[in-house]
Amino acid sequence: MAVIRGLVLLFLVFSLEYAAAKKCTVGWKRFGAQCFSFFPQTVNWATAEKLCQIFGGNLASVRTKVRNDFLLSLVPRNTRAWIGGHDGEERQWLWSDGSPFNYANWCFREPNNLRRSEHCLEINWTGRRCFEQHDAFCYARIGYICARTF
Ligand SMILES: [Ca+2]
Repeated sequence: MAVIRGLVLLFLVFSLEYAAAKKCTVGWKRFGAQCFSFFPQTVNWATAEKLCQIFGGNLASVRTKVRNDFLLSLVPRNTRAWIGGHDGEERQWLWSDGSPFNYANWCFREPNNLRRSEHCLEINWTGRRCFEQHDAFCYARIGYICARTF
């Protein structure tokens, strides 16, 4: 009987730990297998990526329209935010988390690579009343969205 009780207890402890591990910490919202958070402090793209890495993550990547809409929902109105897209090599867009760049939701006439110098991807760009994706100067100081696994 004691053995069974012990086993039940062990099972409960592991279940609770499993459930806890699947939850995002306060301030982060779950989507799929990851937790996401918008940070309002304004920094350049590289600083934003480094700050996300401190949390064990990266700037958010976009793989689907549903995820794009989810990310937009995290950002306050009329607020720009970095996500993980960048093209160090012209027109070769990559995600900083290493996932393939198969989906984009560019604003009309973007990416336009203004002055041949826009190499970082922001979401919720308001410049043309467009709330989608825009290539921007990497040194611009705006908020950012981090993503990390549980
Ligand atoms: Ca642009």
